[in-house]
Amino acid sequence: MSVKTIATQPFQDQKPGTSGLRKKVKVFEKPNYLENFVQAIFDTQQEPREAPLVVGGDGRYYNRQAIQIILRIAAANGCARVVLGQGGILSTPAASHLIRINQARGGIILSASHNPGGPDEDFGIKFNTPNGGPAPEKVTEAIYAATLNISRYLTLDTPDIDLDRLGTTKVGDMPVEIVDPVSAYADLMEQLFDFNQIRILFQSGFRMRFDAMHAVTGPYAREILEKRLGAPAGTVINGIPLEDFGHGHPDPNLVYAKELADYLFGPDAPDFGAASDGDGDRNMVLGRHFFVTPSDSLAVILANANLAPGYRNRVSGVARSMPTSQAADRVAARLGLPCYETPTGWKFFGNLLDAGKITLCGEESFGTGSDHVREKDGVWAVLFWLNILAARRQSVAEIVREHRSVYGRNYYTRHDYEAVDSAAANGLIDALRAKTATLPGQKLGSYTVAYADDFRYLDPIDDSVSDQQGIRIGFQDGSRIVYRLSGTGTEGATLRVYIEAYEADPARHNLDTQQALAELIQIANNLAGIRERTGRNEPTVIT
Ligand code: VG1
Ligand code: CO
Repeated sequence: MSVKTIATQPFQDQKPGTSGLRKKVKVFEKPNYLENFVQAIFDTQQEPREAPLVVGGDGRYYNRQAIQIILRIAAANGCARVVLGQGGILSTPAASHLIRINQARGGIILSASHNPGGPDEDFGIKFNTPNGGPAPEKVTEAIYAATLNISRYLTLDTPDIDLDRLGTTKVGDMPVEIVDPVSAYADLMEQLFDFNQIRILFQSGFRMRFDAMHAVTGPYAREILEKRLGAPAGTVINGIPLEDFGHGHPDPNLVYAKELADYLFGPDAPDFGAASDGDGDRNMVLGRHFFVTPSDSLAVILANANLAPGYRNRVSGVARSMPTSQAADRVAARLGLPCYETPTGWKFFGNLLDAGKITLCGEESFGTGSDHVREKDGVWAVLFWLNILAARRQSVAEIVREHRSVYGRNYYTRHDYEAVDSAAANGLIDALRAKTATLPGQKLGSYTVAYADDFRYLDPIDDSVSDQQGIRIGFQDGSRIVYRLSGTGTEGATLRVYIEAYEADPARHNLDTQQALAELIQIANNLAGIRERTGRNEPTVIT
């Protein structure tokens, strides 16, 4: 095996965001762009040396080309072995599981998640550490530093390998084991949930639709729902992963998964609907004529965890990202469990999960998960709901309404302003930050500010500090407004505004969310001067 050393120059823009490095495909196709980043991973992440590296992606455009490049660089850098999903496919949670069961040195996951795919759209790459989770900030910072100093990368002069044939092949001297992307993951799901009970539910005529949005979860959902659980063929729609996601935006929310939402709110609605995103880590769940917000979903799962065999009597605690609603906090308080608040991004749950401090965790952005892997997991969340539905034999709406009657309702919405001018967005956040000191005690409309700050996280396990994680404005009645800028976009800036209010009175639990929050929304817009600073009158997406 003769290793080639190729001279290269640093790129200045390879700092990973909320979840890996995401750029337009055209940027990744620039000579040496992907190569530099991958070499920086090998220059900084070498342990454990003899362990394999897991590689796979969501199947989007450029996935296959990128994998061939990564395999050659891995072999040239002395990587002992690669475990690769067949066809280059691995959902993000399945990759996390493979890293864990293979005691791997980590994994390289190729995805820009819910961002569109295709030659003019987005691509992404991220490194996961040996615990199976997205690299924590100290690791991504080391990789970024290496990209700024790089002067060479190592590769081989070998032909492309066949990514579709199961079994072991070689790149140079390095064995590449091509595995079925679904089976190990499906086996894990079977250990966690009561598949018999769910099978009986489907036999009773229960109807569901799963929209894979032409992204990676199609093969997983078909195997698990239609084969192992006996749901009728056709339960999974848009089930074949396409390089451009069928020109869609593989983001499971009410705007981008409109086809599914329309069906669930239509005259022939089934009992249950669900969708997942590009790389399979997000989930949206719907009942007949009923949408479950991700924040409520986490709270309901926590309250019903004892119904799932894999979680019975073993939930140690829960965590949610800071902007996620406080619905789960109320359940945790009643169950006597600790509840942690972390910055946005799954990497911040890793230490708490590894230390056994939490069993379940979630984000408002359609992310829910547990200690079974170290990523959020879309299909897992859908199966958790199916397990709850099979055990309780009530509708989704009944379950959520009952939950609210016990715990109260956290009205919650997120307003996204996509692709706004970066300077304007930064100016807006800077101005808010400057205001925080003077806000406490001020009356805004009928609300009085209790606290205002820029969220700072002190990791309770390794004492690392993450600053400037979002502007929080808390009111005396527990309502909140949060502002932050997205760290996953590839065009301009995306401003996210999160608004929440608590309502204890069941007589007031059936209001329209935007109406229930109307005054707070107005306050949020005025306080930040959104219209003046961004020129936008309306959010791009309301969730
Ligand atoms: C968004 C979400 C965040 C999530 C991240 C990655 O980040 O808000 O909660 O962890 O995407 O999810 P941001 O920085 O754009 O707000 V995924 O499915 O894109 O890996
Ligand atoms: Co995703």
